[in-house]
Amino acid sequence: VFDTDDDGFITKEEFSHCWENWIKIVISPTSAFLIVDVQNDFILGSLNVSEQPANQNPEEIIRPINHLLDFVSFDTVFYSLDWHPPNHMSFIDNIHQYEFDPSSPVTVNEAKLYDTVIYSGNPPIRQKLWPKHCIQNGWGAQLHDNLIVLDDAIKIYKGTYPTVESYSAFWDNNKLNQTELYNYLKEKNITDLYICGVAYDVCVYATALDSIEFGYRTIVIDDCCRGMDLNAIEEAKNDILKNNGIIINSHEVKAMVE
Ligand code: VGL
Ligand code: ZN
Repeated sequence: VFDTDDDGFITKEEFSHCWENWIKIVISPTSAFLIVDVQNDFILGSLNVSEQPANQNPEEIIRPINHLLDFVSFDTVFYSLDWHPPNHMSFIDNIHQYEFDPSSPVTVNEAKLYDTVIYSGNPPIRQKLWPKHCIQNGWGAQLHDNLIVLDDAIKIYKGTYPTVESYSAFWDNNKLNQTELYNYLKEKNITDLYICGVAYDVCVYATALDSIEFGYRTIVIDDCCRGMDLNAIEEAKNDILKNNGIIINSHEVKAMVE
C-alpha cells in the first residue's frame, strides 16, 4: 500500500499520499465547528429564546462563540440558518392555508402558539406552531450582527420548503431529505463535530442526535447554547449524554481540538 512502485522504499510522494489520504486521519481527529441558527429572530426577534422560561440573555453566547472562531483552528466552520418561505407551515399565521388531519389534537380554530397540530398528508404531518421567524432574506434570518462570519465558512440552509420542517441541520424532521452538511463532512474527512447555538432544546438537540447517529464524535458546547425551556434543555442534555454525546464548556475546546 505504501510502496506503490515496489522498490522497497517509500518515496516522499508516496508518504505524502498516504499521509493525506489516511495516516493523518487515523492518528489525529479532524474537527469541524457548527454554529446552529444564531440568527436575529432567535436572539432578538420573534422567537427570542430569552422570552421563554430559560430567561437567559441569548446574546451572551456570541462572545464565547467568537472567541472560539478567533482562537481555535477548526478544519471547517459551518453556520446553519433556519430559512423559511413566508408560507411555511410552522407559522401559526399560516394554519388556514393547510388542511388539518382529523387526528389533530387541536382543530384549526382551537390552535394556539406552541401547540402541536397534525396536518393532512401521507403520512400525516405533526407540526409545532411557531411565530413567524427566519423568513428567507429578511432581517430575522440574518446571522446576528456581532457574530464573526468567517469568509471560508459554509452556510447550511434548512426549512426552505413550505411543507417541510427541519430542526436538525442534517435532515428534515421526517428524515426524507438531507441538507449538504453530511456531504461536506464526509468530503472533508471530519471525525469530530463541535456544535453550539440556538435553540438548545430544539435545533441544537436535533442536530446533535443526528451527528451522533452519523458516527461523529459529537461535542456540544454548553455555554454557547441557549434554549426555549429549562426542563426541555435538561432533558435534551441528558438524552445527548445517554447517546454518548459529549457536553463541555467553551474553555475546554481549544485543548481538545489542537
Ligand atoms: C428553531 C423553532 C422553529 C430552532 C427553528 O432553530 O431551534 N426552533 N424553527
Ligand atoms: Zn423554524
